[in-house]
Amino acid sequence: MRIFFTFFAALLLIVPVFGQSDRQASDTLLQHTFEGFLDPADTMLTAPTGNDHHWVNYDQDNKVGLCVSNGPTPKGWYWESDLGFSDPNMADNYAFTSCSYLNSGSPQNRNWLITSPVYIPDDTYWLCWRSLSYYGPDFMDGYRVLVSTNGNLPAAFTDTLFSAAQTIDRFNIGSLDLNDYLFSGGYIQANGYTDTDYFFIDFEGPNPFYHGKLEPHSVNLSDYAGQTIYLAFLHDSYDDFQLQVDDILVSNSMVSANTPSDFMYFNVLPNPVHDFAFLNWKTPTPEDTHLSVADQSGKIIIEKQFNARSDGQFHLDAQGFAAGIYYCKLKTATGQATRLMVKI
Ligand SMILES: [Ca+2]
Ligand SMILES: [Ca+2]
Repeated sequence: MRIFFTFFAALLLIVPVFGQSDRQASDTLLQHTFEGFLDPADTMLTAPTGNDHHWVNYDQDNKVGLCVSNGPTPKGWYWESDLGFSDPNMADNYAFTSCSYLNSGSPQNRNWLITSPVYIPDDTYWLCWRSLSYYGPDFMDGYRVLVSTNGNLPAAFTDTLFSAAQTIDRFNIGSLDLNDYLFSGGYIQANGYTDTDYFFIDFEGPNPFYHGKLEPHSVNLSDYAGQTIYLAFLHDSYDDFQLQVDDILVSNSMVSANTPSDFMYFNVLPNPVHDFAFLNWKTPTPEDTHLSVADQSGKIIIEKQFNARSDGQFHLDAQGFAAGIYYCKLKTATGQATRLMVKI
């Protein structure tokens, strides 16, 4: 309900501001930040029945986990403070969590987090989320983001939007050298443990390990324009440790017609922004990219340098921003692009 009112308020604000220059207002279709006073697991169904209208937290393996030291780990997804800190008790964020370190002879974990159905009106929509694999590279948790256009039973999720790699085998236990491991295919946390924004070396374990931090991801949903879909986060890692997901969002971008050719896209999602926004962009070739966010007076609030990658992602915490208009600007050696962002 809060999302509805926020969206309505956003429309009221945005029409006079952007009515002339932008094609359309942005529209958030789905959002879950795993915040609030209620355990999100208590508001979800525990198994899909085919065409449900609620989120589903489905424990398909039905095996007890060993991830929580002072009691049994819930079998499905569970509510936990943000594990991307050396002391999670210091985190002021919560995320949805899943354990693949299971009792009963390390069976295959299969924990499904399935969204409510969402109708994708046109080709401007994106799915954004953050995730962390807690313990790399020894016990790196992989997962898949799947889509169904035909209901919410597991067999219907035939399309894969994203795969994160898991650790398959280790040839030198406790090593921090990725060459000492065999991984499944897919994305490795922090761009293969090279991006220090999304991991740190933790010395609190039996061996030092790569401690993951929540990292933003996004995928385009244009293939599903005009269809009703379900999205699923399937934690199917075998005998690893803990995975978290947070800030699941389906929204579109108020894209002006002026994206320069140096950028294939540059989105601010959602826009207007309430607490958090995902910024994503793509350049035709990998380039060093400089991001700045400035207020209306030109004062720079956030500045960040990204090393050569063609796919850029940034999760913007706007909770401390005053309401108003901001300018998000990307610069490379060959060009620049700017997006207006409205904070409400
Ligand atoms: Ca389970
Ligand atoms: Ca959260």
